Amino acid sequence: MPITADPALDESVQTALTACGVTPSMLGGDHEVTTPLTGQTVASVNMASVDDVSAAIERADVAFRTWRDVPAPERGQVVKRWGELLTEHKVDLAVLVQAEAGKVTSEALGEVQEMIDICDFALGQSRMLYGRTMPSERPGHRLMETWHPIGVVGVISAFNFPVAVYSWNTALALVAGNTVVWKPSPATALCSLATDALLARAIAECGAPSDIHQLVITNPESAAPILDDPRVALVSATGSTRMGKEVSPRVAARFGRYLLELGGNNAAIVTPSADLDLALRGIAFAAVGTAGQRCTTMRRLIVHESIADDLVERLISAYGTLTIGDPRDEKTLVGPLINEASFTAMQDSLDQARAEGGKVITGGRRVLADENPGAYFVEPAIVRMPRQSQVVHTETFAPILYVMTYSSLDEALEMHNAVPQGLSASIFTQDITEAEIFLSARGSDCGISNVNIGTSGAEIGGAFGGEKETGGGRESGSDAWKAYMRRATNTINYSGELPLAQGVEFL
Ligand code: UN1
Repeated sequence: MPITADPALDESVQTALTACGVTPSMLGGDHEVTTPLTGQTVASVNMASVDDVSAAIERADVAFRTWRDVPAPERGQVVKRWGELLTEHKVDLAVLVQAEAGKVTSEALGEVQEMIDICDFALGQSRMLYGRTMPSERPGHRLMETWHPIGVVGVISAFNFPVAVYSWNTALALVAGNTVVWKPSPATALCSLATDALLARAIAECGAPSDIHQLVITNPESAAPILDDPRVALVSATGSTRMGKEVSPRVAARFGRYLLELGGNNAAIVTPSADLDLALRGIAFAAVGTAGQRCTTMRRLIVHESIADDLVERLISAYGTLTIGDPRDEKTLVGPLINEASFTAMQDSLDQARAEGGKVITGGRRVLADENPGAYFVEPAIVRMPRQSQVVHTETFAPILYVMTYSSLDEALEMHNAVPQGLSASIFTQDITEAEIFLSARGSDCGISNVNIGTSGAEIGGAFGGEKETGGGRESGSDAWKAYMRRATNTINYSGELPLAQGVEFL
């Protein structure tokens, strides 16, 4: 594979690592970290062995015994300090996100902002781990519930959001009183080293046990103890549906808990009353942003037949204005795919779409290959499909937008919900009845359903996750914190008598 060396990139990566507290002793090893910006190797790291992973679980389990007794608002201080350090090093970490995940600058910064936001959220939550008190049916009794930490939480994260999604899990898990073992994607090892170094600093400054957070950079085989070790109370995994199918039965076999955030196949329905200018921008960001490599990327467009040609024409013109290339360039909106395999998967899906009667009406080709042979830049593709055929049912992690038409809203909803995944959904409409139907029980079957915005770019304050093959988990805001805790129901008798529930008489 020909590779274009870029010494400026090497230097900015080294500077960012040092600024975040990654020392040379943490680098060097058998795994080469390459950048999708050029294909060059920017660093190497050591891959943890199975024994290393088990030892990390052991340390986290020991630390849990101390951490669970620390008052929750005090635990919140660690997350508060982490958020401050992330704010201070926002640009450094964004440089690493860009170098390893290929994001354009505003999206790389936005990813770190999500981390800062969840730290704020988790700090507040640390004073709000509320349980309810219920009226007891017995005199002189109190019925209530308390929420307790569960133990070691294993966080498995993906390359496309190398730090944000992990931080939703970690910030909440830590304030809940758990300890964390993190297995990032080895493709984004440097982001994880920097994030871990900043968190280690926050932990040390707050005087918390140093072992409450463990980073293990490794391949799926060596990470096996995270799935199989009964000391890991919860496995929160983000990645493909294929990965989820491997993780969930193994964790379930030992009655562990799992929280899955897997593939999406997100659609927008565009109705005749839609504001097409607004829809156009919403669709473009969701379909093309992050080069189509978000789990919330819009992959399907279900457009009313009366406006389809007009909307598609406008989309083709909008796609024609996209700047594709080096994400460090301020004008760039579309950076590279993560690697060659991703490019091949995109081409395979486009071939399959053609075979199923689809017409690629714009994009799909590799660009800038001569100037930058080690990077995989592509023109985002729009494909008109005669119907929602097989290829449209699968998630390809690349910028392909399949366009289908509909004539009645019922038909659109039927198509919308016909895919196996259920993460994020949108309707573009000015018709309140259509919007309400879309959000109702017979509307979108997704975990996230939006009106007049695209499918991606969710705020951290809401619960994030989806149904069906997306895995059913909810992370981030709302009451997602409950997934990281166990509920105990308590009945306290201060009556001096022993009345039994349901009026049962005994002895
Ligand atoms: C993901 O792609 O795994 O809603 C997460 C969004 C981002 C998170 C995406 N806030 O697009």
